[in-house]
Amino acid sequence: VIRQCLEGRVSETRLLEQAFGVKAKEVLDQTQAIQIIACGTSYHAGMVAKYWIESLAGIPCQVEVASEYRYRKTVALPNSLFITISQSGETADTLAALRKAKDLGFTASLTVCNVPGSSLVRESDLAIMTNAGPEIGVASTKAFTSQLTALMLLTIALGRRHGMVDQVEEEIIKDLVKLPELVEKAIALDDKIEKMSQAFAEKHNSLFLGRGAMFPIALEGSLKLKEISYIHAEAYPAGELKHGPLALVDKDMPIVTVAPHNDLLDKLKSNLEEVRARGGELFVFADEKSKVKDADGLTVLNMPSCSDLMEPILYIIPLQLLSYHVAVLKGTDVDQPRNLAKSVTV
Ligand code: F1P
Repeated sequence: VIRQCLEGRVSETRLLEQAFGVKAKEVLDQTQAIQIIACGTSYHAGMVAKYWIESLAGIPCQVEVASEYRYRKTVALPNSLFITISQSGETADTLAALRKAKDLGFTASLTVCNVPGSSLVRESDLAIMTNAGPEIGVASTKAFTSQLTALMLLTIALGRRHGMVDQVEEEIIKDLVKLPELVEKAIALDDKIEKMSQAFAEKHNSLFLGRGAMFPIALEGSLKLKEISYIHAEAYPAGELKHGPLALVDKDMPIVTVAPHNDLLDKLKSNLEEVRARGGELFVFADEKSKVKDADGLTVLNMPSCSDLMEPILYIIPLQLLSYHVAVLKGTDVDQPRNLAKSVTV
């Protein structure tokens, strides 16, 4: 879609509407509120989307895990769109949540899904297919980045109807087009990340920090480490450290931080100082403009610079690589982690 847009054939949001058909246009026109439901990695994609939808489209957006939503009494706001996100399209909790939502009076349902013909695609009014190809491993990786890209396109389609100016839309599309090149640069950090993984393989605990839309990325990074290397990993919005988790910090606790240059960086930097003062070993993914420097107990991994909105899509790549290298060092099965199934259908 982005390529066609670059070639100037058609604006990408119009393409999105064409792909959806008339029904989509009506639904997007009416949408005044959004409820996103998903599980695991897909839930983290939904958390990022909330930041985007609320800041760019000004539409209130709630996000909840399907395993909780499906069992509680809840209400739909008027003119609200129910969105599910799922790699497999068969996750039992997400499907149950969609079926429940049908009785609650949402205007329509939309799924962001990777598998054509799956239950979620068949039972939703609208679908955005992520077309990421089959995922071999249990832990979602490319599905996540594709979900985020699809959700960004959806945000643009919604934003247009809520006053987003053409210039913003054009800039986002330019940024999306640059992404593959930026991702290549992030992947080029592989050797450094492999070296960094040695600091994790012998440890039992780890912490991941981020702020704003990078908090869900910290969550997703910690989930990947748990899933494939079986190391206890917690993620916190860095401003919460002082409300409890700081007590955990010592030299045996490696701490990963995603610190691109954005509005929240100064606050994040002071959180990092709190950690360093307590002997925590920090690994900070940051770009040149972040101006974070190597120091005692602090290693910087230099990421390419990108616009604020693209940061979540770019910064998950090194965290996925980190989990991979830690798992390889520990000798765990990267593709088939113990106790997990690719598709949780019960
Ligand atoms: C959700 C999920 C995945 C996770 C694992 C178990 O699946 O939690 O995020 O990596 O595969 O299921 P889905 O609804 O996105 O298919």
